[in-house]
Amino acid sequence: MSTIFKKIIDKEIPANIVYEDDDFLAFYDIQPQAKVHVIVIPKKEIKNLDEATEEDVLVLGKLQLTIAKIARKLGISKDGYRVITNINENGGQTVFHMHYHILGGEKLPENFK
Ligand code: D5M
Repeated sequence: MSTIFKKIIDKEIPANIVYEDDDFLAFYDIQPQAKVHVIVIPKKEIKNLDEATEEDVLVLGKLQLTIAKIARKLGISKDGYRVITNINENGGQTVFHMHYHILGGEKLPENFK
């Protein structure tokens, strides 16, 4: 079944997109938990890190560099930011398409989702 993030990739539902290339898409989170809160996803449908395989090594590596690129574009790199991925129930994952939260734009609390 198609997730909400797949629908955003396919432009079936709108999102406030901050970055897009052939492999990745980034957009503002609709429930921001920091002054800057952006979701970064691979366009490839991977449920989460637990479901990623050796086949995904390149996409996972590029994803790290893309996150850093997006953070620089957002202007939050110098002051710093946090990157989070939630996995399955205990991790609090609610959308089952791999995604990384970029949180920044302010000093973040020590304890954070
Ligand atoms: O978090 C999933 C995150 O995805 C949560 O912070 C809300 C966000 N979300 C859900 N639907 C949308 C849409 N349509 N646009 C933007 N952001 C969205 P997790 O708990 O890591 O699964």
